[in-house]
Amino acid sequence: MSNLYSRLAACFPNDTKPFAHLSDGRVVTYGDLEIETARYANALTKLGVAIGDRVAVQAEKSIELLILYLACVRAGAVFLPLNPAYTAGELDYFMRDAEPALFVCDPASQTRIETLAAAAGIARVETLDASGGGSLPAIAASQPALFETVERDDDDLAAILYTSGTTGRSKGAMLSHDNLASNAFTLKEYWRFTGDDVLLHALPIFHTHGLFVATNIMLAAGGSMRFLAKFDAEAVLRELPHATVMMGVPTFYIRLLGEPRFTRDLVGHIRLFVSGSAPLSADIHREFAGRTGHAILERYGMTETNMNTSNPYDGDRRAGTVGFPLPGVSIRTVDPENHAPLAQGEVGMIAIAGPNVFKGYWRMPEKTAAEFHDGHFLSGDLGLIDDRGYVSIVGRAKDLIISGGYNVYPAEVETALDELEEIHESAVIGVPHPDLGEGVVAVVVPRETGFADSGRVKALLADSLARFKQPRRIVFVDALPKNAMGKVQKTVLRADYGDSFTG
Ligand code: MCA
Ligand code: AMP
Repeated sequence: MSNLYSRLAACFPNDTKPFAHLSDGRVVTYGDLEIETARYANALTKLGVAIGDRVAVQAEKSIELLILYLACVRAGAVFLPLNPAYTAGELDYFMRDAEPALFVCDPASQTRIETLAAAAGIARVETLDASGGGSLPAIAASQPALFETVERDDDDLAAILYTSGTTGRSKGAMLSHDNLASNAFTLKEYWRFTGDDVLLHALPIFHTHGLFVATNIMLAAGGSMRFLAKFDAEAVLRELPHATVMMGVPTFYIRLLGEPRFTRDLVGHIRLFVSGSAPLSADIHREFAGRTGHAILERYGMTETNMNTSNPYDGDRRAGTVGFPLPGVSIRTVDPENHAPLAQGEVGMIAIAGPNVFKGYWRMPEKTAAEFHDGHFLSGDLGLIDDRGYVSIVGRAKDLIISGGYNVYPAEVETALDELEEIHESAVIGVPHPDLGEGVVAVVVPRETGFADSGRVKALLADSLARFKQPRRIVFVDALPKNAMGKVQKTVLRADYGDSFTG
């Protein structure tokens, strides 16, 4: 039994148990989930989606979108979720690279997507809106409520998630049925999830955190979710008393601490707060503990590897660390240049092996090979393992900014800026941001002296870059600081503009 869905469904509680409580009062039970995923899986088959075909989806968060994810898994298709913030230019690349058999989009963007899809040779486009309407749900509604889940091998693909890189275009991380299932069951045990748990789900569902960590664990535990469309402090404060667990990026917890109504009493029912996707500052960890009595449990993951490490459930959840390697996961630090393993306590690149580690980048065998050494995936994160075995992340060997839990690669923003007529050259850095952790700053040299219209630059970027990648601040300079080799000295820029959002 290797299909991820079959492995999760083997743990489902009785049909009447709620799987998700929605904001509009609707309740989706485990029985509904079996029936609806069957209908959607039948719909996919009817639409010509075959085993191994990609189903790309750019739609707003809804329970139907989760049902579609599980239906793809049941049908042996490969689920490929995309951030609704992506622009046409970004989508065009994903469509051509992934060659999905079906693209599911919001009805509001149907015309635009159909044009792009036709140019990319995609046979079918269907729609799904935020309230669960659209052409795909309409097809599913007329389908049989039974579907025999397709048998899959451990290494067969269940999903592809695109992740950017320091150079070149985005890469599709290929995740197998066993990558996802093994991680879900490990985390369920490690974090002591049971059928009594109720998870407050406010994360987006096009990334590992909200899609796999949050959802698959709940399914493996047979628990329930309070399912919110997005993080909205008001809604979270309202739902917290109904939940036992919350997962979030640090920005969620920073925003909650900004709410006077976020008190120890309000979270009296919660047994666990989990944070990940970006560094949680030790200060926030301590402030949170002081306010609520809860030590946030920080863990560390990547799109390519699912979850790698976690602070302990029992025992010391150490602020500023990401805890221990999960059971079955091997973590070592290696020399960033020659990849030789380093001694315990030495700072090096974190390298990871285990059943959680992905199958490689979609149609990029050379890039895949370059990121593995001695069976370990090279994360690009710099860290150390202390004498008690706790892993700390101390920096990044990759030029990456994490803003509110979303990754922004400076190289991609610099390319978009440099393509503008108005810009001669640019350098993009991440600097401390009180809400988002890091904020994007662009330092640019205009083509014409005196040009300093940041509003115009931002407007011009709107077509090529998703909003979260766009610089929050643009600084115009006469020249960029460079070393003798002609390389931009980003450390100088970080020193000069580091207080852009905190000064
Ligand atoms: C939204 N905006 C952002 C971000 N999110 N800008 C920069 N960084 C962001 N993260 C833009 C909006 O488009 C909007 O633009 C403006 O900022 C203000 O939006 P606001 O209302 O403040 O934002 P929001 O809708 O409240 O979203 C902030 C958020 C959200 C709640 C922090 O970004 C979020 O849910 N982040 C979670 C990301 C996540 O799940 N990452 C996991 C990746 P305008 O004003 O122009 O309209 S998985 C991963 O990293 C690994 C595997 C792991 O370990 O988990
Ligand atoms: P993604 O490509 O979205 O999967 O982002 C993965 C990256 O997020 C990792 O390589 C880390 O740099 C970062 N990350 C995830 N969790 C943490 C954490 N708890 N602390 C620091 N960085 C983290």
